[in-house]
Amino acid sequence: MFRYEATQMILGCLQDQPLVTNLGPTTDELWAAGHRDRNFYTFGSMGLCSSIALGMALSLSEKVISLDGDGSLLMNLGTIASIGREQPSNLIVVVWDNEEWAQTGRQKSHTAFGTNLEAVARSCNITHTKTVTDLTQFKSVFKESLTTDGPWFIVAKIEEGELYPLMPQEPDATLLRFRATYLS
Ligand SMILES: Cc1ncc(C[n+]2csc(CCOP(=O)(O)OP(=O)(O)O)c2C)c(N)n1
Ligand SMILES: [Mg+2]
Repeated sequence: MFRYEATQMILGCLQDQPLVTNLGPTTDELWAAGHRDRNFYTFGSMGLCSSIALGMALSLSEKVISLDGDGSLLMNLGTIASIGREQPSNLIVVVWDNEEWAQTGRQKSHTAFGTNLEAVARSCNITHTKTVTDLTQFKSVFKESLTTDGPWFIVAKIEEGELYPLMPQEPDATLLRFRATYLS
């Protein structure tokens, strides 16, 4: 499964729910697949994607989706424990697990050596978890996560595909655009 096709599938399932994306290709591919003002792109802040989504989920009633990366989440495993502690029923974490820090030179990450992020989530008291390896399976689980209470933690095993154009780095504009959608 490629991240881009899976990102397109996610966009096809959503209305205007907030979507927070990990730095690098996850953000670039969401931007290429379809910009929405409720896309909260992150730049440089490795490890904080699901922490930002957790904060949003705790202050909103709608579903909030985090598209994180294995390497980034490994750098901030505490965020999984915080999600398990707070139990936000409206949070869906998807981890794009390519078993590598792709964007910095394709170094193999811990998940290539046996670290099981789904098992980490379960041990942190997140009970709605799944590891998916193909698009059909992922679509079915993702749709279920949108319609049932969570928190959900979905590990999506992916392989790196072609490179998409880099999104312009615009953290301020992202914040202002996103915030404005809640002010009208
Ligand atoms: C604190 C910090 N350390 C290192 C980096 C450099 N860096 C940026 S992205 C990245 C790898 C991210 O890996 P992953 O989340 O698995 O995403 P992938 O590249 O595989 O899509 C690294 C090491 C950074 N931005 N911030
Ligand atoms: Mg990775």
